[in-house]
Amino acid sequence: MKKEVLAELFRQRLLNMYAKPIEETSAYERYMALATLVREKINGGWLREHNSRPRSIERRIYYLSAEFHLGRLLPLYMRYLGWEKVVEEALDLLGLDAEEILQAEREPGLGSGGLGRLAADMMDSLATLRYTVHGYGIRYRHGQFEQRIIDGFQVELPDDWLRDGYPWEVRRKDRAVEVHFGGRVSMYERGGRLLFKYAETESVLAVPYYIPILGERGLTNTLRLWSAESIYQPLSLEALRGTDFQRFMQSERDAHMLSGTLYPDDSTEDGRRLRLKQQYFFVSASLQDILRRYLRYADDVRRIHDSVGIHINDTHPALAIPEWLRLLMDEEGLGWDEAWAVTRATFSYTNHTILQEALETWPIGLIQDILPRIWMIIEEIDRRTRIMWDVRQNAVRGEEVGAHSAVQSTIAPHDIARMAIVEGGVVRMAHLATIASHTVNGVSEIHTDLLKTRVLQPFYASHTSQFINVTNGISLRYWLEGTNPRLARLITETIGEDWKRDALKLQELHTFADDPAFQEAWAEVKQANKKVLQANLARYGLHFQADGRLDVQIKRIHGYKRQLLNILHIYTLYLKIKDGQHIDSVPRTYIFAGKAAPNYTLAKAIIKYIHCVAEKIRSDAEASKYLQVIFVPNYDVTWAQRIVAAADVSEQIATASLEASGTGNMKMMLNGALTIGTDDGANHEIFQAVGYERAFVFGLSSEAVQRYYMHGGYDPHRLFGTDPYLKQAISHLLDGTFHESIITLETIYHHLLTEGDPYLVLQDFASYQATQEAIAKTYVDSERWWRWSIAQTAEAGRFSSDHTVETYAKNIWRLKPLAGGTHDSASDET
Ligand code: 26Y
Repeated sequence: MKKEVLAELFRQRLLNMYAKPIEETSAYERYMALATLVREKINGGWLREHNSRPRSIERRIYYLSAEFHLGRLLPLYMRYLGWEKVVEEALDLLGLDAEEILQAEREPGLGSGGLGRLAADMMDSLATLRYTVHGYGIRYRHGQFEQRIIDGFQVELPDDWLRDGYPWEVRRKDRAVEVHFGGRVSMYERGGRLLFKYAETESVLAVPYYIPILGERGLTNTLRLWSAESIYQPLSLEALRGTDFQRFMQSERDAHMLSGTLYPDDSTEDGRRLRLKQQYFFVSASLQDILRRYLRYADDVRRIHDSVGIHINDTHPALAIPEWLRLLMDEEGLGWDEAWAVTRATFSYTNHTILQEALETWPIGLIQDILPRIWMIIEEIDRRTRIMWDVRQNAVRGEEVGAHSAVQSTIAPHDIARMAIVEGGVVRMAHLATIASHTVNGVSEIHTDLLKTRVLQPFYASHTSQFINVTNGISLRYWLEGTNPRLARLITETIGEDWKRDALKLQELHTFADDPAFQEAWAEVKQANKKVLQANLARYGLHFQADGRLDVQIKRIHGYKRQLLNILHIYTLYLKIKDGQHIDSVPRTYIFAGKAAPNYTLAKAIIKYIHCVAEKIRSDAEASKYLQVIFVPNYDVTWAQRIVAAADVSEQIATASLEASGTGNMKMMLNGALTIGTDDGANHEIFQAVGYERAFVFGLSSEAVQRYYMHGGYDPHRLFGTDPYLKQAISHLLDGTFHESIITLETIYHHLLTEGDPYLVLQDFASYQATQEAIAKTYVDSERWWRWSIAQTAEAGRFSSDHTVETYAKNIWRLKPLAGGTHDSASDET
C-alpha cells in the first residue's frame, strides 16, 4: 500500500469512528483507528472460507488455557504484515508520531504469570510454523488487577482493559452455546441405554469472541474467548415485573460475575464456587463448540480423536475430561468404554508446577452441588481406576506373572491412595488430568523428572500414562525482534538472517564474541536500551541511573521465587557500605517488578520490604552512589520487554526443585544477560548450554532441597548467627530501623526464623553472596563480560518456542504443518 493511500484511509477512519478532526483525537483513538485498519487487512485471510481444502479430515488441536497473556498486538501484527515502514511514513505525512500511537495500546491482562505468556508464545510459533492449533479461554472483563504502590504497599485496582473497546476481537453471538449448572439429575432407561435428564438447572449463555492469531508469513489461527451472558429472554414487559424481574436481574448479575475476573479470590466459599463455575463454563462451551464443528463434517464420533486433539494447559481446564465423557455418552450415545477410549486418545496435559498449594483440588461437595452429572462421572472414573489398580495388585499377589509383570508389580497397596483421583474429600485435578490423558508433559528436564519420581510417581511407575519432557520456549520474534530491535539488527548485520528461520544459527555469534569492535557494538546496544528504559521509567516518576550494572528480578512475587533472598542481600550490601567497606567499583541498580496475589500476606510484605530498603538507600548520600533499588509497579508484558532488553544480570534464584521451568530466564539470556541462578528448571539447561564455567550457579541442588523436605534438618537460627551482616539485616526487621512498617516486616522475620521457611532462604544466603561477588568481579573485566554476554544469545536459540511447538506437534499431538500460502486461515469456519 502507498503511504498516501494509507494516510487518507487513516484520516477517514478516525473521522468515521470519532467524528472529530485529527488534531483533536487522543493517542488512544489514533491507536484504535490504526488497529482496525490492520485488523481489516488480517480479516482478508482469516475470515475467508477455505473451500479448497478437505476440511473435515484436517487434524487440528485445541489448546485450552485459563490464561493467554498476549501483550500488545499492534506492533507485532504490523511487522508480520510488513506494514511497519509504510505506517510510519503515512503517520509522518499527517504529522503524527507512530511511537506515541503504539504506546497507547492497552494490553489485555488475561494472564498472571509464565503459564499465560507461554500460551501466547506457543500460539505465535504455531501460527508461524503453520500448525492448526486454536486456543480457547475466557474473556475476563477484568484481567489481572492493576497494581499501584501506595506508601510502599501493593494496592489492587480492577483492570478495565475493555473500557474503550478492544480492536482485535470479534463478537460471534451466532456461535453462542448454553452451559448448565446445578439442578437435579435423573436417570432413565430407553432401548437398553441409560439416559440422563437434568431439571431445574441454572443456565448461562457463552458467547465467543474471536481474536486472530497471526503468524509471521504463516497461518492465521483463532483464539476464542468466552464471555458469559444472561440467557433470560423476557417475552413481554409484564414478564419483567414481579418475581420474573428478580430472576432476570439475578441471571444478569450471575452472568456478569462468571467471566468477571481472572482467578476469583478462593479464600471464601463464594469465591471458590465462582472459580469452579468459571472453569466449567469455559471448558463446556469450548467442547460443545469443538464437537459441533466436527459433526458438521463427520458423522462418526467414535473416530473424533483422529481429527481432534485437546490439550489442557495445567489443570484449570481439567473439567474438560468429565465434560467430554458427558458429551460423548449423554449427547452422542456412546457407552462408557467407548467414550473412555476416545477421551484417552483425545487429551494431553501439561503440568506446570509441583508446589503443593498450586496443585488444584476441589471439595467433593462443591462439585456435587454445582456439577451433579460431572460428579457422577468423576466418581465413576475414580471407581474404575481403583478397580484397575486393584486387579493389577491381585494379579501380582496371585503370581500371575507374565509379560506384564514389571508393569504390574509396581503398584503397591499404599500407591492406590496416593494415586486416587478422589481421596480425602477432594478431587485431585492433576490425577484426573493424568489418568485421562494419553501424554503428560513437564516443562523442563528437571521438572519432568520430579513428576516421574515424586509428584506423579505411581502413574509413571505403573505405565498408566506416558510422560515426556518438552522444555518451554519463547518466541524470538516477540522477545528479540520485537523487544530488542537494535540487537536483532546487529545480529542480522553480523551473521545474516538465517537465525530467524533456524534459531540454532545464533551460535554463529560465537565467532565474533572475541572481536573488540563487535563487543563494543554489542555493549552500545545494551547501553541504548538502558536509556530507553530510563526514559520510560522517568514517565512514571522513577529515576534510573543508566550507567551502571543492571540486575533484574521480574516475575510474580512469591516465597519460593525468593525475592527475599535478593533484597536481604542488597540490604547487607548497604550495611557494609555504612560500615565503610568498598563493595564495588561499578554502581549497581537492582530492579524488581511483579505482582503479589491479593491475599498472599508474605508476598505483600516482601513488596513493602523492598520499598523500605529502596528508600533507605535512596536517602543515604553515600550508599546511593553505589546502589539503587527500583520497584517497577504494575508489571506486565510491555514492562517485561523494556526491562529484558536492558538487563545485565538475570536473577533466577527460586529454591531448587520448585521452579518448574521459568521463561523469563530464557528471555534475558536471549538478550545477553548473564544468569545468577539455582540449578533448577530451565536454568539447568541454560547452564548446560553456556557451560557451567561461564555461569553463576549457587545454592542447594534440587535433590538436596528435596532431602531437607523429607528428612528435615534446616536450622535457620544457626544460619542467622553465621554472618554478622545477615544477622544485623534480620534484626532490623524487628528493631524499628524501618519504623513505620514494623508489623509487616515482622511477618518476614517470623517466616524466616520461627515458621521454618520452606524456601530455605538462609541456607542459600552465603552461597548467593559469594556468587554475587563473582559477578561483580566479572563485570569489571569488560572484555570477558561482553564475550560471555554474546555467548548467552548465541546459545539461546535452543529455547525458541518454534522448537518447543515442533516437539509438541510431533511427540504429543501427531500434527503436521499445513501446506498453503501466507496468512491464510486455518479455520474451516469462523
Ligand atoms: C489456580 C491457581 C492455583 C493457579 C493459578 C495460576 C495455579 C498456577 C497458576 C500459574 C502457574 C504458572 O504460571 N506457572 C509457571 O508456568 C511457567 C510456564 O510453564 C513456568 O515457566 C514457571 O516455572 C511456572 O511457575
